[in-house]
Amino acid sequence: MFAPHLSSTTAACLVVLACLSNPASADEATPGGGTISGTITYKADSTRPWRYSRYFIRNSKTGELSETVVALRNRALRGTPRSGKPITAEIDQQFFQFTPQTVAIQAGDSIRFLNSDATTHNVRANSPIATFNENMSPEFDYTHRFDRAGGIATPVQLGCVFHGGMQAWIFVFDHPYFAVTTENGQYSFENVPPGKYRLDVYHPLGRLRTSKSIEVTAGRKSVESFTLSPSDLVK
Ligand SMILES: [Cu+2]
Repeated sequence: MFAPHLSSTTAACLVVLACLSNPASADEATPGGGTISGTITYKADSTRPWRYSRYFIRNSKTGELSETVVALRNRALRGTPRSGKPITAEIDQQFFQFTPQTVAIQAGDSIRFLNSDATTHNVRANSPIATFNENMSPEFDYTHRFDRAGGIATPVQLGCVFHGGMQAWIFVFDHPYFAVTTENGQYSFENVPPGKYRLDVYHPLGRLRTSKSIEVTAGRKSVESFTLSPSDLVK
């Protein structure tokens, strides 16, 4: 499973460690801030079918939803530095699809675009925060650094000029408190400064969106899970 953001990988490791009766490791991650984690699930409605279920939900009974962007919002977070070095995430073009289709990064991070198909693709973006248009012959790769943030409201929408059905979204944040849910629908933020925030949840391809207000307390772990349904479809 591709993990576009280092903290979600770290978070997954911490969850595993905690399950292996080593809670000290998880506690050490929250010296002054709080931890927020949760699971995003989708609850189907037979009268309003959602066509993306089969792509993003592995278990239709439990409904854990992958490739959902979860992020904190609060003006005070603006410009919060990253904990490590800038990363380069990857988006491949394979079987005439961008893979993954949803990536979240912090301003200053890069995306390396790849082409694993035997045909020529293209990566094109025309957004207030990034503009590029590169033809991608087989095995060609192209790296773009994203210096401007658009948050959850203004993602970079990616297309291929040769294949109109190819779509992907790149979310660029100006702070490190964001994640894209794993195949198990999970996300986690650590070392969150105490305060009040909006917690935004958005599945761009499926056009599902919700949010809630939360308060983060120092040293405390809170679980914020969401169940999305057709009622959350963006009109
Ligand atoms: Cu293409």
